[in-house]
Amino acid sequence: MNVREALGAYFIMGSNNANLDPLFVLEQALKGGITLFQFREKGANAKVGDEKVKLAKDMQQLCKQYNVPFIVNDDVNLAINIHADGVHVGQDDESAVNIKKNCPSHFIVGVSATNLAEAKQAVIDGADYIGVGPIFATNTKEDAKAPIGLDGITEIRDAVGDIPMVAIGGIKHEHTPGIIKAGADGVSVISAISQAESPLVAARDIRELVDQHKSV
Ligand code: 3NM
Repeated sequence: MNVREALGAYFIMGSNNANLDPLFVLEQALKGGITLFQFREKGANAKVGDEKVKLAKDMQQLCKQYNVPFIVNDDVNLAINIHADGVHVGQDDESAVNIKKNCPSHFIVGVSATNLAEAKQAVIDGADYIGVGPIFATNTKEDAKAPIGLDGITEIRDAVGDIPMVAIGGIKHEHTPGIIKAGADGVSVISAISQAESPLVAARDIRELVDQHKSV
């Protein structure tokens, strides 16, 4: 997988992020052109156990149909058991060093970073990509840190070299050009797609802006 390309229009969702059937929302987003999907089943009323595994597998199957890589948030065992394409971990989760040691070599490991020190450490730990944020204020993640803004992206990009990097947090489709110009390889969103009137149109808008601005 070309990680940098996959990060372009990166959709993240769990069952509690959508008002409609999450499988319907995911398929709409896939039709709209998302380039990567992360299954993030956490927070209020999140599914656990067999129900969580079933939803993960159903979503993974949909992603396969559209040839879009499927990544699991936090739950390394689930990611390995269902042969996901990778895992994304936060600062409080298992370290990328351990995951890299215990996972198949094709496994993509993404790490969240909210400041320069965390971003640099993620690179040292062998992350395949970093997710930096929050860029703007967000209500989707309860414990989100202070927004780092577009300047925060550039500061981190200047310090970490060319590791694939995606921006997250409070992002709407119209922010995409500024985020790419600031140094990110793509945008990752939850609510901008999952809560959109049309997830398909929302995904398509983001994908088009990524394609227009990424190569310039
Ligand atoms: N991680 P929305 S912000 C999952 O800062 C997540 O690391 C963040 O949701 C971080 O696109 C966030 O709806 C929530 O703002 C993103």
